[in-house]
Amino acid sequence: MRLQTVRRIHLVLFVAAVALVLAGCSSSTEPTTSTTATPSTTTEAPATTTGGDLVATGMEVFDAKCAACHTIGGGPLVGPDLAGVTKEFDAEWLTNWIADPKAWSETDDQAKEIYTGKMPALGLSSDEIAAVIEYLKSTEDVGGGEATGPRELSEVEFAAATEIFFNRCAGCHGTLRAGATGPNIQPERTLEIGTEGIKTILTNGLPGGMPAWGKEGILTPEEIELMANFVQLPPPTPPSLDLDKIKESWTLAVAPEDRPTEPETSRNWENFVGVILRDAGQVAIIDGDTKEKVAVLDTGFAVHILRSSATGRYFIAVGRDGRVTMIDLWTETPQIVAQVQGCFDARSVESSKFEGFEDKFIIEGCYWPPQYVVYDGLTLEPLVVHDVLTPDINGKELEEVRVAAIVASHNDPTWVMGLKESGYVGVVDYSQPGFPMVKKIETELFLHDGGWDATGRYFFIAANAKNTMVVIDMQTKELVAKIETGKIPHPGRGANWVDPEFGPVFATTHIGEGKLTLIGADPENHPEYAWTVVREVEIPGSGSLFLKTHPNSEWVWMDTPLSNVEEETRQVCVYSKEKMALEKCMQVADHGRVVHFEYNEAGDEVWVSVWDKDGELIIFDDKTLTEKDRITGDWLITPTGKFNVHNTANDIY
Ligand code: DHE
Repeated sequence: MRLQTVRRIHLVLFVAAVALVLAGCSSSTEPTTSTTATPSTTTEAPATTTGGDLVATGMEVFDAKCAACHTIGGGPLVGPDLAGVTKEFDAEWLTNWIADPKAWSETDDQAKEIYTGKMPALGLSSDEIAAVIEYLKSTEDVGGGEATGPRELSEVEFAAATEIFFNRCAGCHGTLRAGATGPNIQPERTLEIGTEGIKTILTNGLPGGMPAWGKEGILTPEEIELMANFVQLPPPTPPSLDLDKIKESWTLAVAPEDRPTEPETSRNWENFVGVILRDAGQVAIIDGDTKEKVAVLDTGFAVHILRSSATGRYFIAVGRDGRVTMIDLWTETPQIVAQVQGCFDARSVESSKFEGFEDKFIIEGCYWPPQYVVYDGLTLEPLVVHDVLTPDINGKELEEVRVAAIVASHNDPTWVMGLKESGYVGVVDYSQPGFPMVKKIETELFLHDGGWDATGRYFFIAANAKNTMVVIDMQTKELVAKIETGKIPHPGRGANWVDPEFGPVFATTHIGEGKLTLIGADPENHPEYAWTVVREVEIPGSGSLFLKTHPNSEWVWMDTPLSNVEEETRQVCVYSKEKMALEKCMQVADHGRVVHFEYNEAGDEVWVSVWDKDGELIIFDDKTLTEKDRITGDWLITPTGKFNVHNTANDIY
């Protein structure tokens, strides 16, 4: 069940299934009473049939053509929130409006009143327009009507709802619900939507990312009722976590002096692959040479990522519960040597990598509380906590600032981090006493994931809800560029290679559309292409999570687990660097979703996860693009991210 928990943002498009349910509310073909006079020159509202297919089509069209500017119940974007719009305007009026708002505003008084010049004619066919209207009708319960306020919740109910919110909602809407990847859902907004409207949204999802918690069977009707009430009440004040409390959580299982001074294992530990077993709360260590399982270790709730210490000897795991776990790979069997909890909610961890500081320090970035914590690099002893709460780059006061991606520079003793809600990139100098944030660089709101360019000088990070990639020069510690790339860029740590025409590039895929985007990344030798989109490649499916390449490879691998077509969620796509085109996509699993790539140390094998409770790891020969091996076993529960020691320690991607 937890598998589905994490899909919340990424299940953008189990649209068809969601839409079929919505179809239940869309049985009327009769236009409702118009609030306007019908002019003589109109586009006729097509008298089409209704049903699941039409609503499903409408939802797809809405997602592709309308969702960039409109939500249904999620608040206004560029255009107004369309909740309840079919109660206000009849089908014929809407048909004319969608077909050509400008032309319609020249004919119809009400259209004239609301037309601002922003909405273009979308070029939809009359069937597509009919489908969109049918879909909008199916969401009539979402706002637009009379909203009923929340009922009182008992203490037990409130506590249960708080936990559900943390597990399912906070990642996108924020702990205090002010929004980031998902919209603001604080009471002033949710009270407008009302209990029934929220229940509809929670049950059926919305285009643009809100999963269908009810229809997917993740939340029961009782839980949906509870959450619909809970989100209309003020959010509880989340607790703080100071250095003393963090120290209380610290356990040192094996002190550094009791650890081996050289590798006890005869295995090639630098080619170990750490695999997140997300729902089991475990990390598996697999021998990359022999493909044998070497260890499965309990690391805690919903482990998110692994990073390697600079020498590669230690893996450091971070879970959504903020727990950091240090794993020693030199012992006969890898073992946990220390653990600590510096946050209640976290996604990022990194080690110190600059010469002279190898394996000295570790930093954890918190989603809640808004802080970063620095630990001793061998023991995880908590050393310092720093608050990151500030107003955003526009001066707006904030209550929540989440630390997103953190990477360690190889060129100086710094960590660089994305401060999500505030739009700053923070630079922490770990050579200075107290590990201060020495610089805050103004960039763009909603910073999320990112990585280095091939030289390690430039840091790329996605301002995902702004459809933008931000580039920082870590030599000058200045913002270099903001580049619009597409709908919700999601580079992971990104991919670097040399394009035959444009020179060195950094690439990202997108959550919101099937597109690989290449950005010129060589201001020295190819200044004319630097920091511009030099190539866009369509990839099948409506969204991707991860891409990966290796300097020894001629390919770039991409997953599409977010597609609305089930087969596509189980495919991998390969781009040819040499041909500068998509080589092929192949369906590689018959269950689960296929997600995230990692190369072996040599860069001639690619590993991909089948994200399912019956999980698998598929290993491809990177020369022939054929399957070489498949690791299965009942211990492989929901494998997600994979991290090769050598590649992770050296930032090879
Ligand atoms: Fe992640 C990286 C945040 C959902 C798997 N994820 C990251 C990073 C951040 C982040 C900030 C960068 C860390 C760094 O480099 O320091 N992820 C979030 C979320 O806020 C989000 C959207 C929702 C949530 O509530 O967590 C989210 N992430 C997911 C998933 O659902 C995934 C697919 C499975 C899971 O583990 O829950 C997932 N995220 C990953 C992976 C990476 C990652 C595998 C590292 C990629 C890499 O190659 O480095």
